[in-house]
Amino acid sequence: MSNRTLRLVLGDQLSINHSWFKEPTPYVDYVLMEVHSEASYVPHHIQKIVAFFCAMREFASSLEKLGFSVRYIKLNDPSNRQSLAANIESLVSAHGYSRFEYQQPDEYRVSLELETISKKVSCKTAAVPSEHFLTSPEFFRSVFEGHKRYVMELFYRKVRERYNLLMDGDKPLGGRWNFDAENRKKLPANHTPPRPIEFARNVSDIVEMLHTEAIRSIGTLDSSRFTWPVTREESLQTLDYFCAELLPLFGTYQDAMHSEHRFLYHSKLSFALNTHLISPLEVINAAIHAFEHSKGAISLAQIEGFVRQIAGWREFMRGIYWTHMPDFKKLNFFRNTRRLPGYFWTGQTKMNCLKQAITQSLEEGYAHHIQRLMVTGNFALLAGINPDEIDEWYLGIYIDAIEWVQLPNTRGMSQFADGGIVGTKPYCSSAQYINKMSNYCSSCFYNYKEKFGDRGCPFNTLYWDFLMRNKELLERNPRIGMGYQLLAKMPEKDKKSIAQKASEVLDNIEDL
Ligand code: FAD
Ligand code: DLZ
Ligand code: SF4
Repeated sequence: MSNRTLRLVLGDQLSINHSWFKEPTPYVDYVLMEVHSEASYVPHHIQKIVAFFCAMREFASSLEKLGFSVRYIKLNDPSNRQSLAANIESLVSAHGYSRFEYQQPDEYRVSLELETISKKVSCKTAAVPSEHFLTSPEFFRSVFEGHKRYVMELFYRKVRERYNLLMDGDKPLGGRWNFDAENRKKLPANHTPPRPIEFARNVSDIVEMLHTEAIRSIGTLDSSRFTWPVTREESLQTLDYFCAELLPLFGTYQDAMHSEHRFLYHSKLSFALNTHLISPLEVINAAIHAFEHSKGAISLAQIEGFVRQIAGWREFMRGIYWTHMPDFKKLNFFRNTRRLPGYFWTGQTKMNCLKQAITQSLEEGYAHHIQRLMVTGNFALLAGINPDEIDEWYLGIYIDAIEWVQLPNTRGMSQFADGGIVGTKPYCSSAQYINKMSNYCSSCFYNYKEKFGDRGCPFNTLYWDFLMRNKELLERNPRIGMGYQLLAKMPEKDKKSIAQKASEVLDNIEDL
């Protein structure tokens, strides 16, 4: 046996600032591998697979340039055994490594796989922290010790205090922790947000390889012009662009939706963050620096809204995931069983909001938070779709979808399939909310003001039917009491008509 060490770098562990990469160490080899098992655990968006492979290849080549010894296994390499575990086993036995090390994965499934292979290989093994996140699952659990339920706001305040983010001594800057109420504006007519930042990379070789290797994928891409940031430099440019051009109105329009403007004031940083190309602390610090030097052009409400997404929601979701896996993945509070309609894979529906959000997702691998929550997620919840199918869709379609963050957002926040672990109430609404926050309803086949008739908006009928169907489970939830108060006043015959229309809508769900 040699005295060499093999270190695994996963596709979402591309941090050059990890202590592994302080300087090249003799007798240490790093391995990155493109494998069928990771490219196929759900049908991924073609742009997601391309983004991961590009980012991994770029990272390997920058390590090599810095003098590190790197093994890079391409998907079509004849020696590739096409799973992380099988390749590690082969490498250890073929090269006689005396030690195998990996960074603790973000995802439960991969963590189990690496624990299993570590027991199997004939050498010493060690898992080290990935050094990416602001908080650990232990910190998350300590915040909520003795509490009946998780509340994001409490956790977020602890993170702000711990890292001294937007603080004035031991008080929040501006005297308030949360400026959410100022952040809910519709995009005004004739308002054009800055152009989204784009890169232009030719990825034809990867696309061709995926085709030859028969990797199933969804969505589209222009292989001569791949636009997402996949290197650290591109990620930093995306961050700079965000701070200079988008942050001044980020909070104001973060909930707005518009058919002509797909990215609005959103940062497009989620892929770079989730692959560790860039760290949450450097993103937050850069944004706070821009705020402090903006001479008032960036208000506290904008920066607070942004910091909350990363220091609050992102870390909170991770804490939920690692505290509740593997059970979380099986939760189905409403016992929903309906299949996801075909138009989730094509965008071909008369419901304009869904058409816009799905078409955009298929073309970009991206939809922003409110499109995911209040359009696709809301519809799936109201229609009673099986959460397994919904998870598979979200995990596949978005460029930033990795299970630790996708699952608590989808099954938890959006579908309430966890019965209230993530959120206090289901995020459901009728057409009223979609019309308030978007321009979708004005050119829709359906009428957002109507429940009945051929043109009645399906969201309206399904919203009331959802409340009636799930009365037993939801009636006592104080946060949705309002809906039930209105239902209590509704004449029985109206309720009957709604139930009848909703059952027609659901029977014909593929034709909406
Ligand atoms: P911005 O709007 O610019 O926000 C800045 C950053 O804040 C994001 O890059 C992200 O890192 C973080 N952030 C914001 N909201 C959340 C949140 N709820 N949870 C975690 N981080 C957040 N995000 C993912 O990264 N991967 C997913 O698979 C994912 N699935 C989602 C599924 C549903 C149903 C919902 C409602 C949200 C999901 N999100 C997911 C959160 C959010 O939609 C994306 O992080 C965001 O749209 C990414 O775009 P952006 O970088 O332009 O974000
Ligand atoms: C998403 C993805 C894809 C498509 N392909 C690979 C791959 O071939 N090799 C790899 O190491 N990682 C890949 N990833 C990311 C992983 O699926 C997974 O999300 C993380 O490695 C675990 O947190
Ligand atoms: Fe969506 Fe209904 Fe508005 Fe059409 S009318 S865009 S289906 S909410």
